[in-house]
Amino acid sequence: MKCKKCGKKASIHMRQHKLPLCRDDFLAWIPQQTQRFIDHYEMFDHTDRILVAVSGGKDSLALWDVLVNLGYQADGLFIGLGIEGERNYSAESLAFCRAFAQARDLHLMVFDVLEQEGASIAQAAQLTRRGREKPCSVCGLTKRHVMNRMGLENGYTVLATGHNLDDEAAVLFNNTLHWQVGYLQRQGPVLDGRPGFIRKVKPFIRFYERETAAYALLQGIEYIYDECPFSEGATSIYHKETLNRLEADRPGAKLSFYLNFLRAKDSMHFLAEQERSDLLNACSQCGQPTSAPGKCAYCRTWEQVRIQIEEGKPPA
Ligand code: Q46
Ligand code: ZN
Repeated sequence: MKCKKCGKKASIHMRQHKLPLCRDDFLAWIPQQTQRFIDHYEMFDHTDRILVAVSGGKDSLALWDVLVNLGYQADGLFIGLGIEGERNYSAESLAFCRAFAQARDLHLMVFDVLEQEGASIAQAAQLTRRGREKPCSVCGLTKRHVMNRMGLENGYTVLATGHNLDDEAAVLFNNTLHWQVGYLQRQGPVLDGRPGFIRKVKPFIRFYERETAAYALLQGIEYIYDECPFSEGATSIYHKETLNRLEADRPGAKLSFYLNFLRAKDSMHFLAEQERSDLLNACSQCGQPTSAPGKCAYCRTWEQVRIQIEEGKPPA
């Protein structure tokens, strides 16, 4: 197959766009498209200070690479979750982020949960009611809290994450299966900032996972191949497989599923949910917004962890 731009041998074929491209044209296409999405969804401009949440994986590092190459002011934030597994997942992920930042002379902030809060994510999960089996609930709430706090406290105007279309379509599928109206309301390429919340954007939202992987590979970005050991058996992976089967028969199915949702969302209004989510208090401990009357879920969870440790229940 030949590159649609230059006629050379194609390296990748984006079937949903009927677009085969050679290496060089593909490496130019990704940043061009990213810029298009940034403009289309009015994500940010060159005056914004962007904090990119990096995990050491292909999507977030590729995103950081593209934003910097497009001339944006983008720093990185790595959250050390203290997840070990066979290959010491968190330490290895951090090493990839550090190497990436150093090679390009970029600023990387690190928030280590064990150092800051006295327990790793897995330990915290065991010490609280949240997820004795899987730490994903504590993990998710901690990541959201830390990203928001680090962004706001350090003067960033935008938080960017590397979610791709496969991630987003799987979340949409799950939200739709359960008709999670509140989540559907908030799902999208941009979540506007408001008092206590940083603006959140997902510039890679319209790229398939294989495209961000191809970009990282062809651009020579070194990243961690392993997934978090706790992601095994996750429903999101099951949903991704289901959507991939659909995509295999109908190229573009995933993209149109997502884009049609965005269009429908513009015309439907989940107003009641919107109003409810506007009723937020400031957490009595950390001051971040919360729908709970006293302390936010982050403060309550980590307080529980500290009490358990003080009572002499050392983390496993
Ligand atoms: S939530 Fe769960 Fe992920 Fe946290 S514990 Fe691992 S799999 S990293 S996206
Ligand atoms: Zn709090």
